[in-house]
Amino acid sequence: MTAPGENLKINGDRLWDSLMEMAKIGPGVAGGNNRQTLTDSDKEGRELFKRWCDEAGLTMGVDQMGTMFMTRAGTDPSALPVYIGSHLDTQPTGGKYDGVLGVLAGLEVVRSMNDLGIQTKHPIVVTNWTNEEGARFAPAMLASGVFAGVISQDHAYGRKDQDGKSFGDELKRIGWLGDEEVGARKMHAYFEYHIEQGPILEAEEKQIGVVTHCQGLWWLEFTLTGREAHTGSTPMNMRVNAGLAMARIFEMVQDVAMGEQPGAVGGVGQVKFSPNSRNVLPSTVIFTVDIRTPDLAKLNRMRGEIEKRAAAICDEIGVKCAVEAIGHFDPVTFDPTLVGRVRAAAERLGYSHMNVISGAGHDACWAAKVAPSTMIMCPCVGGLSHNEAEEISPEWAAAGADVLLHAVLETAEIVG
Ligand code: HGY
Ligand code: MN
Ligand code: MN
Repeated sequence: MTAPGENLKINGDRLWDSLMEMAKIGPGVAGGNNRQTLTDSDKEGRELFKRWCDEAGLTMGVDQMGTMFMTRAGTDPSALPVYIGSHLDTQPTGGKYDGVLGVLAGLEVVRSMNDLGIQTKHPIVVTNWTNEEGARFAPAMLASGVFAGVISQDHAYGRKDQDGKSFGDELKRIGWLGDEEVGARKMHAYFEYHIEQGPILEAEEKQIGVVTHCQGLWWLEFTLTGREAHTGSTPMNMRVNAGLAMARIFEMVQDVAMGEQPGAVGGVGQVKFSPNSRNVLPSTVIFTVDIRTPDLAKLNRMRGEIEKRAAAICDEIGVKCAVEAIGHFDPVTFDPTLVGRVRAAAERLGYSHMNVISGAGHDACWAAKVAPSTMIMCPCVGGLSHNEAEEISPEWAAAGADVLLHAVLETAEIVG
């Protein structure tokens, strides 16, 4: 396996131009993006990505979860491909780079290979996973989870958004229901390049994150049932107040996470009050608690503590409490050989680097269940992500893509 020469680099301007072009699709309201999965803007973004892949000479396969696989042939058709993937879908108030950088850097690797006339033994497949964010249809990393065999396709098809639309119907509606069996593809290796979405690389002034692990996660969906009543005329001692129980549970989640420092997080991003009227105490309150930590025992201890204390809070107020785990993955250890190639590539290219554990979840977490996988990260300004103000520099974007090029070429084996 020969490593590429240290001067082998991608075209940073072309990568940046593609990022800015994609960012025009599904614009947000504050300079970022709202290109949620299986919406018309997701459809538009897919079409632009396909056009670019056609121009780069790639052939497309689409599976029954709508994931796009764009192949550059290798010299040995029997050799399993090296996959480079991430996601084009965004949060409702997402940034321009979360996921998109990894997909378009994969395209840039292929474009650069074309420019340089590089052939590899193993094919290269650039991948756009459907519904990585889990914002519209929970859980996150849905398509890669079905691909890895940890989520059933039926369960995925049945997931509903806040308007009651199902994943399966929406996939058909935008015309991206593919014919490939999900998970039938076998991978030689999987690489994902992503912004850090945290403050460490910028604070440590490192250009490259060598991602050794990813923290584990539980998404616990709570449904609290109180009694609808007038907020004005109902005496305090007669209330069955699901909103009050929710508030106490939020405070308790904060308390559990702070009690497990360092290296644990817990919080809530989404709440649904019904009937959600200013002067009606809610009948139901639905929210998802998101807890994460790199330590599996700690993760499960936090889950147990939160569910136990939430039940006690609801008992005290007289509110019914139901909990469903709607998302989960154990902490992930990435493939040491691939991690080593990422580190060696950063060193060969002269880029500062450090080991990092990914705070956010990624499709690589599920890919790691079925193939040797790893990630590369670049810094992001102020560690900010899942915010329209998410920002990186063209230099950061290019450096990580150079490392991706080198690690992928070493793994796919250059042939002449
Ligand atoms: O939730 C996550 O970590 C990812 O952004 N889907
Ligand atoms: Mn992402
Ligand atoms: Mn994200």
